[in-house]
Amino acid sequence: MRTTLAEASRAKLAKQVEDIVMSAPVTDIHTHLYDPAFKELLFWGIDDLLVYHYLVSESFRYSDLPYDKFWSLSKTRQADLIWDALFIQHSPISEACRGVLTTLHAMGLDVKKRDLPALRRWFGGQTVEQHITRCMELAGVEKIFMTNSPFDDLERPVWEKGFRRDGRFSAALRIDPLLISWPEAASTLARWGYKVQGGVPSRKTLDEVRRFLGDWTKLINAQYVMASLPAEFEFPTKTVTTQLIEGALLPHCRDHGIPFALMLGVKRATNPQLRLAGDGVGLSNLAVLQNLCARFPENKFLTTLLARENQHELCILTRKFRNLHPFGCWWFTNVPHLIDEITRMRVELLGLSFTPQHSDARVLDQIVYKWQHSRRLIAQVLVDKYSDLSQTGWQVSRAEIERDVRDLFGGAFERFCKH
Ligand code: RAT
Ligand code: ZN
Repeated sequence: MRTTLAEASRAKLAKQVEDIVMSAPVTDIHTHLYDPAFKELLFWGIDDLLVYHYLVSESFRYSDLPYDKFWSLSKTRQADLIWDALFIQHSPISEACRGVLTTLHAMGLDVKKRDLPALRRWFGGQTVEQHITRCMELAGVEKIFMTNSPFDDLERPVWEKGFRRDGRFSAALRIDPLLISWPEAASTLARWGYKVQGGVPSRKTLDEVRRFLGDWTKLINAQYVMASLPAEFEFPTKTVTTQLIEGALLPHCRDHGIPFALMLGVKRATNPQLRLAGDGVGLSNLAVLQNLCARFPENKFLTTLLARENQHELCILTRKFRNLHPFGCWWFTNVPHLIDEITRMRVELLGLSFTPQHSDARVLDQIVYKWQHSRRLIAQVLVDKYSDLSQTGWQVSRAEIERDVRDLFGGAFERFCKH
């Protein structure tokens, strides 16, 4: 069959775009990874890959084991069961399973042998320092944003003691308890020496919450403040949460010129027996974002939404508010057909003024597959869009493609944070 001129030039364009997208450095703006100074808080290796909560919930689809029994097992034993259920007894075609294999394959390991002990031996021979560098290189990730919670009893003392920062890891201040469980958070802050009182916050309490946010923003050099809020979250309301947001959080963000990131749409503990794997999804009321953006034009809002059905409305809202920046295909939307759909929709409605993906990695090695899979999908969207342009006679240069991809992979985010 003869290739037409149009087909040949599309193939050339496709190759160029794919090369650029597959190799462009990425800033991963939301993960659950840690600077190596946090030692065992940074998860990596085959067993941590296998006990990832996405895989835990999938493995229970095939298991009769009582939940308590599973949780009482060692990590290695849990990993054995998950490997057997999801990789040996069935083909590992779900996105989370495929991810494990993409990662192992990229590391040069032979997955077809199905040899878990051999995989364990290989990981046992790696050091964490080498492994961070290897994973970041394979993923093409140059900067990793952590999720840093002062309310985490394992993490807090490391910050308080102080350590030499690894320049590849940036901090994001995570404050869920402050907004969703105020009475407990208030007594915690009081214990730490902030003069706050539970109940309806007084001016003094709000100022002290601001002092707390200021201290931690400075201590960890936070680039944004973040919270995951339940699907039923509303703003504004006559609640303490609204008062805390209006009276402490947003003034704090304005003072420091940093965004507030809202992750909306989780239904915590849909099945509590699954622990971390037991959360679900619900539709969010995006009036929350509209109200925040309209009433606080001096604040910047980053957002990612869990429900597929909320994604179109978010794009439209983003067209209306330049202080709103959508990011990532979060958690249950981080699967190929939804990444493709959501990224296409965003590009068609927003051009390049958003951040298409973050990894949400909880295990270092996961950045390899999450970025490899997403890059392929993002490249495909761009090939289609640039090809559509070429139908009009508009041709994009290599430098222009590189510029666009830089924006998608961290440039637009950095600009949004700075301005
Ligand atoms: O994607 C996940 O791993 C979730 O468990 C959550 O961590 C979510 O990303 C969050 O940050 O709350
Ligand atoms: Zn997360």
